[in-house]
This record gives sequence, structure tokens and C-alpha cells, in this order.
Amino acid sequence: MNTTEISPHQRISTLREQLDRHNYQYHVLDEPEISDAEYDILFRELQQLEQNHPELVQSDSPTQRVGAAPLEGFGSIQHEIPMLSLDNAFSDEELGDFNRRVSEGLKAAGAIEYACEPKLDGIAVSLLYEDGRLIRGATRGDGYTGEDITQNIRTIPSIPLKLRGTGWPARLEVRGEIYMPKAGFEALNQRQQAKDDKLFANPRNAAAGSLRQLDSKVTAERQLEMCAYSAGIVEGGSLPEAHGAILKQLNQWGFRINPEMDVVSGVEACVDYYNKLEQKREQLPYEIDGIVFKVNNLAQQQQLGFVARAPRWAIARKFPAQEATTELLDVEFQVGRTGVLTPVARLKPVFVGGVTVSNTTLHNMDEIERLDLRIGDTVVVHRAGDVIPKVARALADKRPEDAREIVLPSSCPDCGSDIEQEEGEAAARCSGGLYCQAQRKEAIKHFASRKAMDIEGLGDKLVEQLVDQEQIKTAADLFSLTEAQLVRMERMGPKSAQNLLKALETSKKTSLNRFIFALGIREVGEVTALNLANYFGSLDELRVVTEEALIEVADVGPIVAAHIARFFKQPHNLEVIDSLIAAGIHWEKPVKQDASEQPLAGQSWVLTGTLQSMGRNDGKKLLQQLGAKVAGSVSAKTTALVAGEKAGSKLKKATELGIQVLDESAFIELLTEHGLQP
Ligand code: 9MJ
Repeated sequence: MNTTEISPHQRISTLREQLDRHNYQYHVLDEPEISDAEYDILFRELQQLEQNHPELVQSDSPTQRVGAAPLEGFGSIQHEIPMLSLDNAFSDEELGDFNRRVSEGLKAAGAIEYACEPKLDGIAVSLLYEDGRLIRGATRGDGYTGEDITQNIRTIPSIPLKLRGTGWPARLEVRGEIYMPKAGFEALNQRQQAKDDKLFANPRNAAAGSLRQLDSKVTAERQLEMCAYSAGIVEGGSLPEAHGAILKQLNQWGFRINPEMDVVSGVEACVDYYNKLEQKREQLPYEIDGIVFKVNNLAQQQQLGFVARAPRWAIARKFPAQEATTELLDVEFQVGRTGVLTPVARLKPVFVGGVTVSNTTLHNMDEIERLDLRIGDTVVVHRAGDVIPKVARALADKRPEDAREIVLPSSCPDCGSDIEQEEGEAAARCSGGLYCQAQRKEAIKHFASRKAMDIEGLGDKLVEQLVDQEQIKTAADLFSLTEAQLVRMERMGPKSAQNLLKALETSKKTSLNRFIFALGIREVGEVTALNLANYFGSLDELRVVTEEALIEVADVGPIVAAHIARFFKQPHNLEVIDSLIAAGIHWEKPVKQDASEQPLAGQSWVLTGTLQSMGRNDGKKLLQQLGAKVAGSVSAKTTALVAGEKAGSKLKKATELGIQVLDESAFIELLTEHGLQP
């Protein structure tokens, strides 16, 4: 058809349809079909046409999501059907009690079917659609009366202004949670900081603050999402008979539903679901504070009914709180393998994130300054998932009069040597080297660790005792230990002593890269150790190497080269190495490999999204082992992109630039081809 034949009215209608569909693909299905730039071109064309033909503007046009004139205040709205809250369960037992009450209430002998959904930490809302058009949006409020936030709701791209498809009831109330994804929250706080504006404490507060704007143009600038989780009013039509099926139907009508939603049978499966999501929690792009379990069958829901203000057919199994307050009792300085002093917070024991925390690292003095910490402060401790708990902030208004400043010691708390701090470095170090017993202990622990010499049964406590009692001074002394010496140590019987001696013997057969890593040279991790082993092929070559030669090795820059060269110049290091070799440590000669011969030499790779079989960092190390450089962002120089689940903008950019993209299985195939495994 000739374009001149298309009327503005027709073109506007086509553009609206296209934009609505792309909006749905992007915000509801997470499956964009076009780039942001292409979307913007269509959007601008529609905007221009509507400007030229104001009579054709409609309130549900995609251009109308930018916000309307500010309000004086919010009107209030009575919920025709109250918006109830959920009962909580704080343990598997309490979840079991809930399941028992449900079974008894239903007089059911078999397993109950439950719909499981992550519990989003946001603001509950109600959206009313009449004849498929959004006519009203309200907050939950106290469950009976909420605030009219229609103008703000209309700016949220994952909320349909008109329903998609067909078959919706003439009056339909959709309920769900409005939340701010973690990325949007970080970006918002960065913008706030740049403007010297107040920061939001968490995504929930940011979402609430953004929704409570009288000026909806402000709301429009915030990255809010809405996820539907139930229906309220249903008139002039009907919905499916099960909760899971209702959500799928809502999804088809244009609502985002949680992709993790699942329907399972029986309470054990609910516990499994909870555990699985707890593991996944940190990787989710939004914050959740538990799992909601709902009896799936609607007839059963009706049979169970309500108690007080919560349904009997649903429960929120809460994750352990990730934050708790406690007192900072003291700060001690620990000396690490390379002499770095690490301040460690001694805390009044506090239960957080499912464990009791009584001490945690403060990393360095810069961190203490950033947190403005004093001994005696009340602090907020944060522990998420399996990560190390950290002091998130101090509560300034709770600081006692006698709070003490935290000062870096001027001499090593272990050996008394001077403490030095290099210009521009956050870390302070003990200058004692291997004279310092603390450094020696850490060096031996590192030598014995799993990724180094892998000496089974030689735990940290035992190393500490052996050094404290002067049974060993260096790693080489480990190999002349006797059963008689070992059985004198705490918790060491003849059997464990014999096992340890056996493990020491077994560890003597190793590989050059493990041995280099075990030496504990500053900045030489596993990957660098492997690159060094492959490049030089023998320890003798490495011992006499110059800094210039070292720089040729993949992954080695001038600073690392200087550390390596310095290490091999120190007589006592060479003595220890000689004793280790004399004790019988040996390896097969690696095939000497030029850096340029590595399979991915000269290539630049990027990793994005979530990988199931390994962490992103592991993936990075494996790529480096194959000789690739691993970059943080996609550019024209990128050779290939590994895209895990939920890959976002990097994947989009790589596709736009025509860069090779590998999914997880293709990546694993590549690794296996080169003899590596995740
Ligand atoms: C949240 N917050 O994610 C409910 N919720 O159902 C989910 N909240 C809910 N369901 C009935 N997924 C009342 C509240």
C-alpha cells in the first residue's frame, strides 16, 4: 500500500498497537523484540502525530504514561472487597501447622495443591478495569480504604491501560504489588546523590515514595513495576477455578506475573520451593521477603474462608530478617598472609539472616571512616543469603557519650613490627614479613588449602597450634612432622595424626601451578599461577625470571611482575622452596605454552546474566585460563558474550553489534572442549 493512502488516524492506531505490544513484550514477558532505540522512534512518531492531531489523543495511548498535572491531594477509595493481609509463618514447623489447619478445614486426606509465589516487598494495589479499560488504581491502605493513585498508576509501563486479548469480565479488579527492581533503586539513589537529595533506605521505601507523589511526572521517572497476584471484583464474566490458572489468564490480558510462580502438591514440596527460592533470592532482580503459599483451588479457598483479617487459605513464609541492630563492642586488628591488617568488629551476638553473628570484617580503615564507626555504637548488621555478614551502618542518634574512636595500631599486634601504609592504598601492613608469626600462620594455612596443596586434615586451628608451640616455622617443616609431635596437639589422636601424615605424603604429588599458587606470592591467584606454570614450564625458569619477561605472561602486569620477582629474590623464600623440593614435592612438567597459543588468546569476552552451574566469577576465571581477557561491558572490541538467564542490556547490545552470543550450555561445551569444567 502507498503510504500516502494511510490516514493519520490509521497510522496512530497502528503505532499504538505496536507500542502496546512491544511494551508488553518488554515489561510483562521480559522478551523484547526490538531495541530501545527502535521503540523510541515509533514512540516519537506517535507523539508527533498526536501533537499535529490533538483531536485524536486518547487517555490510553502509550504517550499518556508520562504523568498528568499535579494533584492537591489523593482522594480516598473504599475497597468493595476488603484487601486482606497475610498470616506469617517463621519456620517450616509453622508452615506445617498451616498445612494441617488447611487439611482439617477441608477434611482432606491427601496432599493439598498450593500455588507458590515469591513475596514481593512493595506496595499492594488494586486496579479496576471496566470494559477492559483501567479506570482506577488505589493503594491497599488499611485494607478497607485506600488512596486514589490512578494518575501515578497510569505511568507504570507493566500496567495495561487497556486489557489485551478477549474474554475479560466487564468489571475486573486486579490486585498485585508495585515494586522497584534493585537496578532501578540503585540508579535512583545515584541520581539522588548527584542532586544531593536524600537517599532511599531500600527499594520498598523508594517504591512507596514514588507512588505517593502528587506530581505523577515524578512517578513516571521512577522505574516501577507491578506484578499481579490475585483478582478482586469479577462481574460480567468469570475467571478460571484455580489460582495458578487465574494468574496465567491475567498474564494473557497484559499483566506481569511472577515468573517463579509454581503450583505444587503437598507441604514438603512447599518447603522445597522455599529452600530453592531462598538460594536464588540474591540473584533475583527484585527484593522479596518470603514466599506466599495459597491453596490453589478456588472452591477450597471459599470453603476455608477467613479469620479476622487474613485468609485461612494463604500464608507468608518469611525469610529470616536480613538486618538487625546490635552493639559494636570492640575492633581488633588481624594480620593476614601478606601482612595486611584487617579490622574485625566484635559484636554483641545478634541473630540475623538465619545465623548468630558475633564478629565480622570491617575490611580497612577507609570502610571504618565511611561508616563513621566508633566503639560503643549501635550498628545495623546485614546478612543476605550465604554472604559474609557486614556492618551496614551505625545509628548516629544512639551513639553513647563514651564512644571510642577506632585507631590503626602503629605496630603489629602480633610481632610488634612497624605498620606501613603505601600511598593511595587502603590497606595497612605489618612490615615483619615472615618474622611475624601471624603472617607465617596464614602463609601455611594458604599453602595447605584446598586449591593449593590440598592437605586434608590440616585445619586452621592445628596450624595455629603448631606454629604457637614452635613445632613448625615454615610450610617445609610440615613434611618433617612426626606422629609423636602431632599427638601432642589438641584433639589429635593417633588415628588423625596418621591420617594427616598420609595426607602430607599424598600432597607431595602435585602440579606446578598448584605449587606456585601455594607459595602465596602477593597478587598471584590460581589463574596467574596457571598462566605462569604454562608459560615457563618449570620452577627453575621462574626462579630466575626478570620483570620484563614476566610481563609477557597473560594476566601479569607490572605490579604483579614486581611482586613475583621480589619474592624469588628473597633468600628465605628460596630456602623454603629448596626444602620443599628436598622433602619430595614433585609434579609433571606442564607442556610449555606460549600465551599466544592459548585457545582464546587475544580475545575479549563478556559474561552477563545468571549462570546455573557456576558463579560469574568462576566463569571469568575459566575464560582467563583459556587466555581470554574478560571485560565488564560489551563494545565493538568484544569477541563473544556468554549470556546466562535474565541477561539484559549487555545481551541486547551484543545482538545489536552482531557479536557472537553463547548460552550456558554452549559455554560449557566450549569449556569441555578445552578440558575444563565448571
Ligand atoms: C506479595 N506481596 O508478593 C500476596 N503477595 O495475596 C503475593 N501478596 C497476597 N500474594 C493475598 N504474591 C493477599 C496478599
